[in-house]
Amino acid sequence: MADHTTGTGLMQTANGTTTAGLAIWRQTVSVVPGTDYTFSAWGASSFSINPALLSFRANDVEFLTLQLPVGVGLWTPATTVLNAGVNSSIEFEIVDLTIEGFGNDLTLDDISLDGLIPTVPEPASVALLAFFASCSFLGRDARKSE
Ligand SMILES: [Ca+2]
Repeated sequence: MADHTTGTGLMQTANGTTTAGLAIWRQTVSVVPGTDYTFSAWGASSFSINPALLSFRANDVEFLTLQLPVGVGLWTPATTVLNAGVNSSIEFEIVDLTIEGFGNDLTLDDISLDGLIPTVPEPASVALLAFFASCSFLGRDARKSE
């Protein structure tokens, strides 16, 4: 099975657990409080029996689920916008809700968190344009990826 990024790169394959609540992947990232971020990840089944149901969690709160398909190697996206709220860091976790020892094999790739660039319809001055150019740079700089 080829990875999602380039077809020849790295990915993470996991043998789903029979113990509920264990994280397949976990990472804590710094965020700016009150800022919107786009979280995205790709998942695929590595075996056709008992495909994984993935739970994406931020500071222990589920914000997204992804049911992987039965077909092997079919990369499936999971993406949503979430706000940092009062947090200056967020611990992200991916947990497999399919509690099965037979099958339940999955692969993850391209997990990312991107800061959103603020947009307004008609910038009124050069100063405003410069402000948004700066935000664009910060948005790229804030990218976290695996
Ligand atoms: Ca990859």
